[in-house]
Amino acid sequence: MTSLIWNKAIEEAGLQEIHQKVLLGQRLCFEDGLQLYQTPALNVVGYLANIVRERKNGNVAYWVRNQHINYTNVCNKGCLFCSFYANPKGDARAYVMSPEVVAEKVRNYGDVPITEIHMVGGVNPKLPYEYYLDIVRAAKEARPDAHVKAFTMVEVDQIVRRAKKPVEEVYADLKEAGLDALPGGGAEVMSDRVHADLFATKPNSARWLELAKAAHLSGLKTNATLLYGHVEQTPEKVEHFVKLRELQDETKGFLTLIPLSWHPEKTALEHIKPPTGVEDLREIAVARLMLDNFPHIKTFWIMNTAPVSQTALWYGADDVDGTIMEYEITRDPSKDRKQVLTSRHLVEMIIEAGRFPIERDPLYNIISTGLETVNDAEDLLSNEYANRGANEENIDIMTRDEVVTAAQQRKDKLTPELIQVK
Ligand code: V47
Repeated sequence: MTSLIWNKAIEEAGLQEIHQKVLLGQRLCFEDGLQLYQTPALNVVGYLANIVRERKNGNVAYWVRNQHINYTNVCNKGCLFCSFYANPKGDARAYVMSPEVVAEKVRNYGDVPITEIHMVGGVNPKLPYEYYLDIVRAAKEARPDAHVKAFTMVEVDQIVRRAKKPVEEVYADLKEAGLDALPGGGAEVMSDRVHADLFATKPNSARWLELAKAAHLSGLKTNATLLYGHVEQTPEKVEHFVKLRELQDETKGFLTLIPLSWHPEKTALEHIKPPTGVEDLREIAVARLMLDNFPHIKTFWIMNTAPVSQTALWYGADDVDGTIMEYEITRDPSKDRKQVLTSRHLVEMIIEAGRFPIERDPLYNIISTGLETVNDAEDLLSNEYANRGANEENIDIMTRDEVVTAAQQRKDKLTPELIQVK
């Protein structure tokens, strides 16, 4: 039963109709989405999202022992929001991991009972079709008991191009090589305007959805993301959710939506102020309310920070992602590749937030509960391995002030509107 105090707050915010729909489990419409973004009553939005969150996932918050591998930073897409990529031609930061190096990276964490290897990279035009199959095989052979979750729909688009085969056959080959699921990246904001302004050479939303649908029909589960806090406008984000839930009605193939809080550092748009924690919480909450057919909403601690992620567990999120170990797409400049939370950190963070921690695998099968199996091994190993091995010559490169990323070099391509934004 809704307490008097919440009823009053809901009424003052003018959100009674949405509240009724939430209580009855009815789908919210496009205009509801706009209202949820526009109301100043963020706590009420969070309260409503929490109703859905607890209905779907009770008091549980999921976490995963995972390892991220970014197999190449070479990318020919030139997205203005990204600092990770290196130019295909003559960029000193460029690297590609061989299948042997991928296997070595996986074996480095052999002492941690990892259940998910999350492997993504840039769109590197030089890589042949076999390379993608080989790195999946290498990861799987090095760790047969872990799920390999790899390749965003943007990479899949490139892989299909290199394969010169129908997408269904490509998914079949990838599955045979050991692919278990696909992550949610590359969806950005499903708007033709933002696509044209920030990532024009990447697949558009129709293609992203087509490839996700083909994955689902091939029996592969995937995630989806929303990249927010740059030049997008509110109706574009609501439209994004509407498109995703329409496909989900059809395929039921999405597991999780991850709102990604944009980090401007060292991108071509670094003059734009990044989203605040308050905006991060709203994105989580609106996603939870609009995506009534998505089982899970994830707060990605690397982008949202651990404290905001704890609060997000009361604003719609039921998953904090994982141990990560190493991450390059956005970096903490003081730590370079190493970005890790130990299993103990994750579990304590969830308990401190008042939720019950459950370790899951990528398909949300339960691995352990509460404080079972937690320790700090992830940190020790990440200290040892994150910054050595594959690309010695590139280590620390992002921490040096003089390094200009490929994205920063693209500033000359910016239109006055993009420079003025916010
Ligand atoms: O596709 C790029 C985004 C994505 C920046 O599926 C940036 O479980 C913020 O998709 N600031 C990759 N974001 C990450 C991703 C992901 C992460 C965690 C879990 C899962 C999952 C997926 O990162 C890219 C792009 O949308 N990105 N640059 C940036 N500067």
